Amino acid sequence: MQAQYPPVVISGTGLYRPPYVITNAELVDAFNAYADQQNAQHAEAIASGERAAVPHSSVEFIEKASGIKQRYVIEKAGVLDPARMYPRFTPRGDGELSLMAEIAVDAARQALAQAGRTGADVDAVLCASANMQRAYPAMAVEIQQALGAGGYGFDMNVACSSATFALEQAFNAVRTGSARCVLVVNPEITSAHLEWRDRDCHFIFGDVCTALLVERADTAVSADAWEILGTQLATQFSSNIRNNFGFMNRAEDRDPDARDLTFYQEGRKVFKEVVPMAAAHIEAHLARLGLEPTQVRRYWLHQANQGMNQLVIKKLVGADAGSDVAPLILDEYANTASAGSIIAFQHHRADLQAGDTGVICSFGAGYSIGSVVVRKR
Ligand code: CO8
Repeated sequence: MQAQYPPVVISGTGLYRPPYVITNAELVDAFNAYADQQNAQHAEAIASGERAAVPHSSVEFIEKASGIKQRYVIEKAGVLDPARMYPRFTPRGDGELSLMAEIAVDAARQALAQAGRTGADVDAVLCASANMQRAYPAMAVEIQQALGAGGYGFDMNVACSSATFALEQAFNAVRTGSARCVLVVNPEITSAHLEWRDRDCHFIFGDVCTALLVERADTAVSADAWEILGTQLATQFSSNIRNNFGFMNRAEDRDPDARDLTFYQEGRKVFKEVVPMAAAHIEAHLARLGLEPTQVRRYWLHQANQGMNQLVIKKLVGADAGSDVAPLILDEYANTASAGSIIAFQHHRADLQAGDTGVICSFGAGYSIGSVVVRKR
């Protein structure tokens, strides 16, 4: 006999949006200045065929290939300095709140306020992100302390699917009774682990942090509660999106001039392989819950590429579905790794009515796909 679990809701969400915008035009100007500098510096090697010239980037390409128009970043001047092309962060002492924890606390406080809760109500914190600022102590434990939360906290990383995978952990912890109120935070400081000098990927990411509060429906006091009807996670190994940066690097005696080991991908392969996987995953999850894709009022999809989302939706509900069915936020935020589908949920749920069903779905490195089916209470 299947166990009967109490209903569980997402009772609040929060969003930390960094203070600086980088438009595509600004980004391309900085990249092209860097390319010109490199090409001037290596003119002889380029002329002799020993080295390839760095080609220019273009706003038209970025917008056509991805749909991204701008991104938010925590620090802008360092990224746009052609001699640097990394954000410039001031190191903090061990006694100070770390940057990742700071943006997570900001988003978390908004989620708590929306849910009518305080930090003291939280008894589990999951910090789920594509990259952690450090290995330990866990970011989640620092965030737990900063919020005055009890219970336990841990970090988890499933790249772009970190938030949906964490939602399943939160859902299970609450419905089985191992926690009463779980905070999920997704601080994504992508600007610090993006190779801004690589034309193929320099436009893809933006910084942000999202937060979600998960608790039992019968004790929730939120006026905007979303019952979790079910979660479904899937992974399938692929090397098409990788970040090989890690503690082993310094022991590997690599070429110091080789490309940065952080994010790189075979974007076109990812596009082709992930679209059918994501559509089939969502369809199977909905079927398990006795639902047809056309019965879903809104899809809050992972925000990596406009064309990918259009194809996923076309496979699910037909050609005519527009932004009302699957809203895009990547034009404004770019790809924010695990936070993308949660930002879409944050900005595009207020118009739904009680009883409306929606799907939060992420897809990305691993490959990993996570879907969470919710219904407005
Ligand atoms: N400007 C001008 N031309 C360019 C540029 C540029 N910036 N970049 C590439 N080109 C050129 C290429 O050189 C190529 O030229 P040619 O045809 O002569 O060889 C041409 O444009 C076409 O290049 P692509 O085939 O690469 O272009 P696509 O049409 O495939 O578009 C995209 C590239 C936008 C990257 C697209 O493939 C895409 O979005 N794919 C899906 C990717 C995806 O979803 N990835 C998930 C990543 S996120 C994740 O899961 C983990 C993230 C962890 C966080 C990391 C934070 C840093």
